[in-house]
Amino acid sequence: MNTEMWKRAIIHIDMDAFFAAVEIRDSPALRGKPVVVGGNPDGRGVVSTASYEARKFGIHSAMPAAEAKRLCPAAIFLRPNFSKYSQVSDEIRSILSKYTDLIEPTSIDEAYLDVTENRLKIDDPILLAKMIQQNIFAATRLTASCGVAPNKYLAKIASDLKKPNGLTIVYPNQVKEFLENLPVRKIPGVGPVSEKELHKLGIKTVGELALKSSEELIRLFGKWGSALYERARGIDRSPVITEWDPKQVGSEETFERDLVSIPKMEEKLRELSEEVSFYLKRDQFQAKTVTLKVKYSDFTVITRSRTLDQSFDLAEVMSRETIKLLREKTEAGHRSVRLLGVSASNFTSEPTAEIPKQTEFDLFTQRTF
Ligand code: TTP
Ligand code: MG
Repeated sequence: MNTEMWKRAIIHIDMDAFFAAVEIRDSPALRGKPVVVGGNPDGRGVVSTASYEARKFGIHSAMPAAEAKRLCPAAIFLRPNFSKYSQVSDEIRSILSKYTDLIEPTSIDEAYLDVTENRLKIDDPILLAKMIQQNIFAATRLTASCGVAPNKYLAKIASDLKKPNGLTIVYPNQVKEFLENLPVRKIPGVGPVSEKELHKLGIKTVGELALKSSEELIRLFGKWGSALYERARGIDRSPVITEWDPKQVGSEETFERDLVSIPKMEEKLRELSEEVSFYLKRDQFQAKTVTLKVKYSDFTVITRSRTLDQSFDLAEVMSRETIKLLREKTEAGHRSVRLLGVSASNFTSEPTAEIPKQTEFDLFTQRTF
């Protein structure tokens, strides 16, 4: 192995079917069965995640749980247990920290590691990735998929390619070949809308995107165009960021189908507030400002905030205030809504000393892309 070529080595790690995998681990009778973790399938719940067996039926995150039940009536539906997943996430974080100090957790089950310099002084990042996968499995009985690459962007794409329990390597001298036939949708940030626009221009693969000039992409996509130009070439200079200084704690959700009824939106705001409250309490934050974010179906986004006299961490406070903001300060009810978000900011208390500087995951969870 020519380790010389890894001037910079990044590992992206992403647990497989995380919430479902934890549930199956803890109830072995579920093994091999279609398992769906999420809200109530007989109500308006949404799917958080599904086991790979359930995904074969077309079930995926953010889908209404009722639809998942239609697709697979035999599926086993479980409510999520956030505190359990959070504990497992902590456990995984402590394993990762044996390898490097440079860890950037980006969600409850994902992190970037810069292993260019590492604690074990091993200069083969592929060996390190294998050790990490084995170590996580030995400790938690859960599988993780890894991507090894010269930067975060490529590592992120790679970790997703051979799920579950996969390891994908993008060697520094093979970036062009790796990207050549990759569908543009695999570029993080290219969602269904950008994908459609790119397809209209006859661009289906990253290789085809790389044929466009920077000027043309900027003309077509603005600022995002220059990012796309770099992504098409596998360029990403962003560092692995370990600093932990959350300015806000929030959760948002994009709906599969736009919401039109206010009661449905209120229900969502209660759910989102519950989640934000969970994170605030866990990390002992008290906030004074609550913010409602609304994206209408035409993609325009508005935010409406209220700063309270009393600091809070309770879900009831956030749901009460965001529901009031929704009714009084938005056009909800007249316009359909694609996304709702709740966040808490303006913290009055510092987190307690036990909170690590590098949190185990970003406190802002983005639910659907
Ligand atoms: P993901 O890593 O996106 O999904 P996953 O781990 O379930 O499956 P994969 O093998 O494809 O990585 O998200 C991690 C967890 O976050 C997931 O288990 C449940 C939760 N989640 C939601 O609650 N809602 C969502 O819309 C998504 C995408 C994830
Ligand atoms: Mg995952």
